[in-house]
Amino acid sequence: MKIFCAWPAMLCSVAGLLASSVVIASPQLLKGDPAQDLGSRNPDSDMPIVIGHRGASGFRPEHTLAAYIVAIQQGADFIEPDLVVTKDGVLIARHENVLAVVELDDNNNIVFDANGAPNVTQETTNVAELEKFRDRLTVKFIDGIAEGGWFSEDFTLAEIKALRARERIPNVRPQNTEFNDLYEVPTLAEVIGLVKQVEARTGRKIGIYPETKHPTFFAKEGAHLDGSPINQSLGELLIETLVREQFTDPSRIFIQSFEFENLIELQNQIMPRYQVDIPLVQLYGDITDASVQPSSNFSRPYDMIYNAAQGADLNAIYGGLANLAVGGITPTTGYGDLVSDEVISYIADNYAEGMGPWKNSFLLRESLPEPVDGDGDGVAEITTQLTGEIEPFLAFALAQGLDVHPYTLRTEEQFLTLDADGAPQTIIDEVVQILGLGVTGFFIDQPIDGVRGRAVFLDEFGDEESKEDDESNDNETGLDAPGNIIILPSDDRDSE
Ligand SMILES: [Ca+2]
Ligand SMILES: [Ca+2]
Ligand SMILES: [Ca+2]
Repeated sequence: MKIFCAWPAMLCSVAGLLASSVVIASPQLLKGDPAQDLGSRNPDSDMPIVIGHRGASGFRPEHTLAAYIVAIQQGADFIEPDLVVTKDGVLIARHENVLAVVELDDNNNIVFDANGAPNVTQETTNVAELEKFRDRLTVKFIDGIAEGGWFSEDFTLAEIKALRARERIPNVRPQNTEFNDLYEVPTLAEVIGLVKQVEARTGRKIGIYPETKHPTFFAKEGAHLDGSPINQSLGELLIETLVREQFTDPSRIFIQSFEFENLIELQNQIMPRYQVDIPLVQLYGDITDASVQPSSNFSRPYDMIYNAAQGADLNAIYGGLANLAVGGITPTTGYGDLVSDEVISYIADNYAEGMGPWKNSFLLRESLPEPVDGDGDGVAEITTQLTGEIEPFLAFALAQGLDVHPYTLRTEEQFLTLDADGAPQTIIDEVVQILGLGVTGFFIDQPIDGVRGRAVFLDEFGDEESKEDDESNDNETGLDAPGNIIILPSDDRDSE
């Protein structure tokens, strides 16, 4: 049996090991002379960046090397690993520390069926099916919200490596379930290894855009299954890993977080200790206080509400921010209390180089009385219309010189909207619109549509230099052949 693999050795072994039953065959991108510089993003370019959100998560189960490879092939400038930690202190790429979620009753107890099985409501791995890990099933409070399931901090890396990734939203992306149980959960070091291999082979300098997930939970509040504190600093582990893997070029990394304290700590304490200075991006959730505990934390930065509730020294933690937040920092401080000019100036002046806002928080929209069928397939899935109003914090952040990278653009109709005139937007329309507001990049689940939309925008509005940058990008990414990474089930190998 001959396995043909045009990728560098590491990627072939990645495909083989991670997927044990897959091989990544003959990607167009990496054909030709390895020494040939196929072009790379010019870090000085004004061209807005396309960030592959959790990889190309519209095409492969999110946060797998396969998802990141497809994103790179589709022309993403950056790939985005969300980071959580294992029991033995290794950063791995998962959207959440919960590896599979189970149903809870009103008293936060796990619901079991007559056969003693829990009801899995969402999963990004197959952990729920593995008998040997049944003893890890538990209920925890993650940022104040009860969650039942299996959690990364209760698994060693070796145990994590026994799991296989699954599509998180199979009802939206049924085609991705074809790739269920093929890929391992990658470590951050493996993600860095991937972009290094791509650079060695093609010259493309792909960037990495890691997010620290639940840093307060991991550092201060969270416990392992046995009750012992987790006590891990995601910021420290992240910088330590980047330095150890010799991936510290500030033009190729943005570090993002929904929490404030860990970014300030990175700027003032952790990065100076390692003598690096990597750009930081302050994420913002909903600014209307619509999503709060006990159901969600999307409207409030958890570190602030935790520290305020604990009676911590807020001035010591947040410096001038402590007094600039509307009403001061309290157990109910929301992102909406942190969008004034004064707060944004403070962030720009003191620690962050960028802001990552939720697109709905500045491109205002309202619900439609009836869903609309935007693509004419007979299924009406558009449920909102833009009002035409833009929240002023966006322009202010840009005027402060911050990079602004909104999230998350998605191609499927249910994530699209009507424009202010009532016409259905395509994903290309949305990219063109958002770039027209001046943002300097965006997160997207389908990077290929991000690259296409950017090309349409630059064609219409770009200067000559950015058009040239964009054209050199076209050549390197195989835009005409988005599907040219072929992942074959092992049974098909013999016929290859
Ligand atoms: Ca993320
Ligand atoms: Ca900084
Ligand atoms: Ca439709």
